[in-house]
Amino acid sequence: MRIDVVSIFPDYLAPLELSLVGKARREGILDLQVHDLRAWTTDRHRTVDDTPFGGGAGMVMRPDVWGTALDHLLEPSTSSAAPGATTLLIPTPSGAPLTQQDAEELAGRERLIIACGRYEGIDARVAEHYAQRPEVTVREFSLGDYVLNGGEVAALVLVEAVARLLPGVVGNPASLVEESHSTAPGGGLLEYPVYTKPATWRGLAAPDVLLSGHHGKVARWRRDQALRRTAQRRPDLIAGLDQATLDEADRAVLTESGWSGGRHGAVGETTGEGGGPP
Ligand code: JD8
Repeated sequence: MRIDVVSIFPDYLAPLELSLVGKARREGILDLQVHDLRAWTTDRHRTVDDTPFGGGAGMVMRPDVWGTALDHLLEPSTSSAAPGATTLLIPTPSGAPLTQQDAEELAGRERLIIACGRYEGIDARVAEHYAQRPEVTVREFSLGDYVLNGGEVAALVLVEAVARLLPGVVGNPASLVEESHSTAPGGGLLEYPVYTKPATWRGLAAPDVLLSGHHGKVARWRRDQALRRTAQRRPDLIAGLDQATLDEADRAVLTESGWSGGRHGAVGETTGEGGGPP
């Protein structure tokens, strides 16, 4: 996979030289290129912004500079990606929240370009223009409902969330299946709590079942913890679960957590006020 990140603060992406992503780059699994947007300015002040049409505070990033940069990166000479195999990702607080499903879909793409905005954002015509270009798909995404100063943090998150799904990046691919938010069958729950040595720490003991060596009981305990945690912390995920993935034991845990099979036997119905355990 090839990923290009464009920013006026390219050093912000330096952490992507570290850890698993850095290793994936050195091993050639991931071709990640970071670019300074100012490289495509034409004036002596290397201007990338101007005052907002319609007035208001702050500055807006110019479409023409972004156009020159993105046109260059989309030129066939710049990347071997097949036409149409490129996704242009634009982080913005007004975007759709990024999900694990998005990360899994993007991990199957040949090429990503991430346009990191600053100031009040990028002129809206950039996304509009490239959405009309057949060789690229445009996706505006957000990290979540809080405001950052720019798109670089979102680019760091996206690159890590996608790169770790590439074959050969994470040592044990099986671990990817069990993770929170995994879209794999049986997934969609938050992770169970994890423990390691010492067995007792500051008066707190690791759960006996985990030291029992009884794999069946360990698996059941972990499933119960994941169901209970999800019901308590992310009831929206329980509502989104495929019922067919729940067995009687699962239902019992959900009922005990305040979720009942209800009239319709539908997951997501609660017996308590306010939807979910006290
Ligand atoms: C891109 C400029 C700053 C945003 C005026 C503060 C994502 N979840 C998220 N929160 N914030 C962003 C984000 C913020 C950005 C840019 C993404 C480009 N800013 C602007 C509008 C209000 N300043 C984000 N993904």
